[in-house]
Amino acid sequence: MANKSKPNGKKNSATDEKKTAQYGEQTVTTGTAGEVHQTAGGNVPVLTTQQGVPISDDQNSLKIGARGPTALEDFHFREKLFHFDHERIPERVVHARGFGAHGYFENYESLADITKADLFQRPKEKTPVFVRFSTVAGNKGSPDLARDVRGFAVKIYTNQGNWDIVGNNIPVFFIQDAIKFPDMVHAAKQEPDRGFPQAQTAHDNFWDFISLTPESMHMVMWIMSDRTIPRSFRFMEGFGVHTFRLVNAEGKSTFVKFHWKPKLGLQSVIWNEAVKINGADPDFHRRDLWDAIKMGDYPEWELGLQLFDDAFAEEFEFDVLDATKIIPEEEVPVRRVGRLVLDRCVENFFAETEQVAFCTQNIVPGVDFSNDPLLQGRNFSYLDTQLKRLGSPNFTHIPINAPKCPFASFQQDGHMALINPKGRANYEPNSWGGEAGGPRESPEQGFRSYPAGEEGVKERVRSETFADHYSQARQFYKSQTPTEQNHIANALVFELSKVETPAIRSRMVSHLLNIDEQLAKEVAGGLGLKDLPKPADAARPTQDLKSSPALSIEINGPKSFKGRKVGALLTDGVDSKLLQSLKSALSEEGALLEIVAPRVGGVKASDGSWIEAKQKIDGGPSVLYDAVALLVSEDGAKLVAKEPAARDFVADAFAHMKFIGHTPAAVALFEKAGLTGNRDQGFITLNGESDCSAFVMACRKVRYWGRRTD
Ligand code: HDE
Repeated sequence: MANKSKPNGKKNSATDEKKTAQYGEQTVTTGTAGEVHQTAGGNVPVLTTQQGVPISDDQNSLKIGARGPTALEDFHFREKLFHFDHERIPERVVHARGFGAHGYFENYESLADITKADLFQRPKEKTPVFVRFSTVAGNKGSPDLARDVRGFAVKIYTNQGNWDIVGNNIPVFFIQDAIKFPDMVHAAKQEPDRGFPQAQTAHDNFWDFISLTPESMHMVMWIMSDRTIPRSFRFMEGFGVHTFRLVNAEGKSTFVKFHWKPKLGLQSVIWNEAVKINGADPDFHRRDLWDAIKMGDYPEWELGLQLFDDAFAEEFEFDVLDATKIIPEEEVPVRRVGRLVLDRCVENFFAETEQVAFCTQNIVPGVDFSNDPLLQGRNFSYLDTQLKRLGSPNFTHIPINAPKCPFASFQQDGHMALINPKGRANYEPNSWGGEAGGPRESPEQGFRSYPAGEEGVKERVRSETFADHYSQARQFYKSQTPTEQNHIANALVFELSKVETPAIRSRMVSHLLNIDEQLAKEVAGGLGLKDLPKPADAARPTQDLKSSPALSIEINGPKSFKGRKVGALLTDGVDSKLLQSLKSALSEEGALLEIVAPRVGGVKASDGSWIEAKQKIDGGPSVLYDAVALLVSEDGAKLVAKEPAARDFVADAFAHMKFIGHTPAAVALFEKAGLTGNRDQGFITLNGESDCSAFVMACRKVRYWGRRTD
């Protein structure tokens, strides 16, 4: 082939040969092969290397002739690829997939009688926070609607240091002793030989481990409930899980369990919906939080405390150090002491959400640990994991992790040390005195551990007070509404049907028999189990505890439709006045309307106006919305009924028990979707303003459970 390289010295950059091209509204400079060059100038800064050297051409590497080999001396190219190759840090072993936001905690009233923690001293005081929500088992790229526990980790930047409440959306855990955590996580994540399935517990290893771990049965009831498929982070509770201590200035200790109560009430999706959301929008939860905050609809939770003393801990029928147990709210009420508001999205996902390092051992004066063996193990584990993930003991120098109060220590050097001491003193005691001598301890302000009297023989043993594994599992199940109980049974049947080893399925049913016979029989029936196994041998017999309404999502659902979203399917010929009425009724409620149409460009209304859409039908299936409205014209309905995505839109909304507002013309679409004759009170005909208000009122219930056919 002929040498097509340019002779040496003629030109050293394609930008020297300037041509322009027009791409839509953009006029760009192009190089010799038509590649786009955008150049600095005006308020557009000059692109540089990390060393600050200006770059002339970022489209072409340095070559020996246009078609020749790349030169090793191309330091810009080398630096760019080197940095790119190292962009990833290890993902979290658990809770890899997460989403964070900034906000504040506002204290309602002084809690000085209970704790000396600085953030609780003054009414109305605001303290900055960063919250990261997460799933547990899935890898970083897994879908948001996996059936999984959600992490609810809160970093509070108090005046006396950072306090991390690293909790979950479920108040109990799988295991009682931290030594079992690696086993539990190994069993839950992808199987090691095949590397799948990820982000789901519906496989042999998980249920094998669980069925051999009776202490996990209470947690099993929670994870098989709709708690593990929340509709939004905004609509779920958070829990500190372990018992902690609050300590006041006189040194008096009160035991405490932490709760986060969502202002918008609890709401979950239905399993069939979750499966479809994962396909339609795997980022559903992060998008929801991002959109809500960007819109100024700031999500809010109240911090609740369950406070109790040693005497209660003694007489309570379960051990308060056992993380597989709750204290029912009906027994120790939750006192709401402040609110958490998320009002700012991250500016950079990596810098903030990925690099944030939560550690359970980050507590502040006025807060202390209990002897919960799970918590004790966690206090050891989290520092380790941050060192591995962030690569340096200086991870606390990263802005998201650094305290916002003054801090000073003699810790020095190490990888990426960003905050370095000045002067001579890097030890104490020293004789340099004053400022030159550096920081000193403070008996008054310093953290002091609560002087709990501890004694005992050194032994590797589980306390017998941890032995009742079924009573609270039964209490949870019995506290659910019939719909919720049905969802638990369905979830168990679904998950165990994915288990290939019959003995594991049967072993699980043997545990269920200790929880509730009816549930066990339903699951056995659903699995097609030939013989009902014997109940599993139990360390303690199951007790019948009082039911606790606080445990039900349905009972504690939203009181309004605020923060929810209606998907409105529009066609050409839509009545724009009706659309406006629906929009106003929703916005009065604090809810949103999103327009779905056959084409994203929009539709032409009956009055000739043009209405832009947010989604094309197949990109905006009804699973993404809390309710749907079909604002279709006669002709539009007939046309749209030919599209499978439109038929699914209504059929799914129906199957997921959503409220369906519709113009009379929508009947053509119902017919094609197979819903003729199915119309119930969940269908609301929209003719004018008052119908729109009635529709929004109905939507407050979120779902029309009366449609349940099972
Ligand atoms: Fe965690 N957990 N965990 N955990 N955990 C981690 O730390 C661990 C446990 C929780 O958004 C890891 O930074 C042990 C209970 C949340 O960044 C790791 C034990 C609860 C997050 C770790 C537990 C949690 C983590 C992995 C058993 C609810 C995500 C990455 C004793 C109360 C925080 C990391 C974030 C993360 C260890 C059990 C909640 C490996 C050893 C119980 C919300 O350190």
